[in-house]
Amino acid sequence: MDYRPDEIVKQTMDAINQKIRNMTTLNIIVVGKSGVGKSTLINSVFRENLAETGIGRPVTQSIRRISKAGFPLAIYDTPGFELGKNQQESVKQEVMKLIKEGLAGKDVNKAIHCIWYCINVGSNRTFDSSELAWLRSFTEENRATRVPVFIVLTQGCPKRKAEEMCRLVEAENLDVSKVIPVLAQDMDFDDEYVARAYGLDTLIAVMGEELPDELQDTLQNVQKVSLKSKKKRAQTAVAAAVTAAFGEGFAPVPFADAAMLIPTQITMIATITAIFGLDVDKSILMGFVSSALGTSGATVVGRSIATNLLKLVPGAGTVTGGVISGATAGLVTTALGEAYIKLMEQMFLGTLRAEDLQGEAGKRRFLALFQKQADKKELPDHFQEIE
Ligand SMILES: Nc1nc2c(ncn2[C@@H]2O[C@H](COP(=O)(O)OP(=O)(O)OP(=O)(O)O)[C@@H](O)[C@H]2O)c(=O)[nH]1
Ligand SMILES: [Mg+2]
Repeated sequence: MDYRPDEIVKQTMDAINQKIRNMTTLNIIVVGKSGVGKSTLINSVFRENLAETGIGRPVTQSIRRISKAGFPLAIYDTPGFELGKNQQESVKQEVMKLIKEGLAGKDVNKAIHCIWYCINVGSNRTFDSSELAWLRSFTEENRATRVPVFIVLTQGCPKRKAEEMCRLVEAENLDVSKVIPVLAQDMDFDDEYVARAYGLDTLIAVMGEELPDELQDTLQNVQKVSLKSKKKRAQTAVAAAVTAAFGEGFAPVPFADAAMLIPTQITMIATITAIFGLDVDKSILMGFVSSALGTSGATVVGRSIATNLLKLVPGAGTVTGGVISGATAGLVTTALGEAYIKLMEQMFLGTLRAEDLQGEAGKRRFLALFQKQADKKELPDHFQEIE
């Protein structure tokens, strides 16, 4: 089981594509009157401008489904919700129908996973009685189906007004998961005052608490507003990979067979990439692999993989008996995972340019990522991590 770095890169690319292809689709129904800011919210939270991709496909009389090929998210929009009682009643019935069909179908990709009920803070003095009635009756009907409902208070500025509205809605004791005030986009009043966007990271965090495990990677993949949530999920993926593969009872691996650690590490890197939802190309992966393995081009055999990986983790590098214990394999894998998360973080923040990863400077940068994880030593200024 020897490898060439370009083969590892190819397998990693394949694993990334497969992971993304196999992601469960997250299905969200968005309810709210015209102009409250549903489209703005959707386009601000997710990586793809779904709400601009046209009118979508009608799935019922008053609901349309918006999605994009290769993107594991579907939004069910409810245009015309403001058109009065009859329309609102049919939206309610059609939402319940979709929920029930989803449950009956037993296909998680088709099930409805949550509802965003949007209320505009800006245009409301109080909580509209017809909306309150709708929510009461809907949550009553949803008691058996238990789809999480999030009340999103849109255009939540001034913040004080949003908080007041939040208390008003909470006081109604509706059977909903959470009331979340947000401002999806900065709001410009005049040159002197700009209200800054807020709350979208909270929306992702509370959704993360309610959604089942099989949707957690998807949620992080599609959202673009919370680096913290992505990192947290990616760290869970590292821990899971390490526990599954190198946990207790893992038989020590002879140095010569250290290549057998690589498939687990490839899967882990693919999962982290999917969680970040970034386009990672071959050159980035090649830089990562060759700095981890200290080689490029030549075939790497188990023994060189072992010695080079161990170098990444100074504390773990006591080479005794020609074997790597489960604990050491776990440490090395954790260091790889954490370094890769750091790389993804810098790409997400845009503080890493493609040319930063090339040549000698690139190699040093990659090594710094590992070393930083390995021993948290001081690094030269230009390697300082961005918090
Ligand atoms: N600055 C700012 N403007 C917002 C925000 N949310 C909505 N708006 C504005 O409010 C208007 C209506 O927002 P939309 O997102 O189109 O509302 P909608 O709910 O999709 O409306 P319909 O598609 O007609 O049902 C637009 O002019 C948006 O620019 C926000 O968070 N910040
Ligand atoms: Mg819209």
